Amino acid sequence: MKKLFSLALALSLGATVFAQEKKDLTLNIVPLPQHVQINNGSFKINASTNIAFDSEEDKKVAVLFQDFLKSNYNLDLPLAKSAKSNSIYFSSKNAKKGNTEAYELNITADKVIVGGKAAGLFYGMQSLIQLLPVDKKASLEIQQASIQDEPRFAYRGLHLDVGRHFFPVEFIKKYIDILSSYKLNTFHWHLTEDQGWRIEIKSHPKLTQIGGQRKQTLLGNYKTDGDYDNTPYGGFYTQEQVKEVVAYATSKYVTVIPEIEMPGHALAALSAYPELGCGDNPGPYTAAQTWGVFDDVFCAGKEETFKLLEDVIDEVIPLFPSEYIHIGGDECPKTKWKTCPHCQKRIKDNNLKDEHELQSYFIQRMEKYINSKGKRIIGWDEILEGGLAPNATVMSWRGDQGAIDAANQGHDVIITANSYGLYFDHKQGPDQNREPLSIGGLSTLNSVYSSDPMPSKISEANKKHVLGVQANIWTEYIGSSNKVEFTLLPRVLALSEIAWTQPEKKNWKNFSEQRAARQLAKLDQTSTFYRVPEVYGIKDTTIYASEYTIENLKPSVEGAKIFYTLDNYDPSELDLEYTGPVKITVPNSKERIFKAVVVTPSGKRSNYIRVNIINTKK
Ligand code: TNX
Repeated sequence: MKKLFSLALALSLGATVFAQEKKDLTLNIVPLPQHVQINNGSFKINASTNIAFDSEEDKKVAVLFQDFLKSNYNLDLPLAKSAKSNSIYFSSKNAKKGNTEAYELNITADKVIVGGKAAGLFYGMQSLIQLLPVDKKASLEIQQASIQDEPRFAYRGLHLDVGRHFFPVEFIKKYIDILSSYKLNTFHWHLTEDQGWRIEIKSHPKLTQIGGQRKQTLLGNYKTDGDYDNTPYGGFYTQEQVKEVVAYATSKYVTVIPEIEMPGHALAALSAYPELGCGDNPGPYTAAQTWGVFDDVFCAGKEETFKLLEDVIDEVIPLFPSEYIHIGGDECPKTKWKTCPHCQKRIKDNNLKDEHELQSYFIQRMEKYINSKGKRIIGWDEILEGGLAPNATVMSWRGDQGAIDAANQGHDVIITANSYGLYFDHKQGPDQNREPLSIGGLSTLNSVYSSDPMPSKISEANKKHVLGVQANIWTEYIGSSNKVEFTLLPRVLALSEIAWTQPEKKNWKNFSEQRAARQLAKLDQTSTFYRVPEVYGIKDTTIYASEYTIENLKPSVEGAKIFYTLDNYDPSELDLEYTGPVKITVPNSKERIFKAVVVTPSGKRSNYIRVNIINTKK
């Protein structure tokens, strides 16, 4: 009897544990959906499950899901034109009118219905994918639930600078996969820089032939007397490759916004066409080999400058279906314009007050041209200087002021400033000694997550002008695809949540310890690099005590282990495993240094967190 009772107890305990685990599954979606209702029971995907769809557009998403199951779970399920029982059904039939990015996901015992149109349907599929188990060999059970979801912001962007370092087409596609899997919808492709022009322009082939190359690259941190690698560096995308990327992005419901920088960050272009620099005998110029802001910019006085840029725009526009063309506008020193007879004549002829108004003239003139081709411009917030171009959208990167000014003038804005943690080129932890080479600054997972990209100083009526949010990956110090991935992940998870989820729903503990930890466990099984967040539950601190207990530590990746040392060596999987409270006793006038790391199932290691415990008693 007693035995029977304990068996029943064990069974029911087992059942509750199982139920809780299942509940967590549904909560493990990143970005967190707006409405989740968890129901009892599960849907089991098995060999006789079919993947049904309505329209041809719906079929595209159904096929993406089919491919995902094939390549990730080794399960090849058939497609079906109508949903019977045991179906996963992608359907636009009952999609609500309104937000085309909205979706519904209903999981019952015999059917999964993903409801939405185009992008919405795709995002429903992404949520469904996230509900699949981490363990690839486990049975494919999905918690019964009902989800209604839609994004907070219409613009959810990620940028990549391919000028400082060049990344191959295959990697750009992977980048698009990653961003779209977290429901971001815009890829801002920063294609031209001082250090390299990366897009083929047939009417001006020297832009890539000469401007796509630099002689060598700075080694290590920025120094004016730095060392160089003495190795030529170059690369560019042909127009065919650009088309391939754009088509790929379109299939993932991602818009690609190209950026052609002007009037600054133009040294590579000037190296190819020196006659477009200031003065009567400009140049020669070479594509930059180091980082920073350079005085040599496009001459704003010469008609030839506008001719070349218009030719470039004429070739760029047909390649990109995007409503927007980004024309840069940032960091344009006025030094050369001040003494250039052509620029000064332009100022005089157009009754401009100064060189800032000349910059405004430049941008407005290019805007007019681009508008005449049916496209709109975006520029960095310097385009506010000397008067904003009439239809421009502003990317606010130097804090909030640009966003506030532009929105209050009735212009659309996109928030990208690092005051919101959005400069992903900044380091991910405060201690430079524990981080790889970077530009400096700080943008932690937590700083991204805890920001709300809606500047409070924008008036209620103008808040509608905040289209959304974007993180930037500038690549001065990022020379490999692996490092781009490390830079992106896991902060892109936090970006997706501030872009998608209503701010009152955010919860750092749930995000970091549960949902992100689950997604990172999935990532850990792939070849994608990511930065393992530090152990949760302790911070770098110094404690004065003769005895101290370290407890409640949590790994940042589901299924990972925590290891520690007490001897000030950097811990690894060779050291002591943390399995519960660690009581540390410190003799009088001694110190103990507790250092802990997370080690993931694939063997990736986090940075350590350190707690110094000092006993000051003599
Ligand atoms: C500023 S953000 C820049 C870039 C640099 C970046 C480094 C912006 C519009 N300009 O040229 O790469 O800082 O963080």
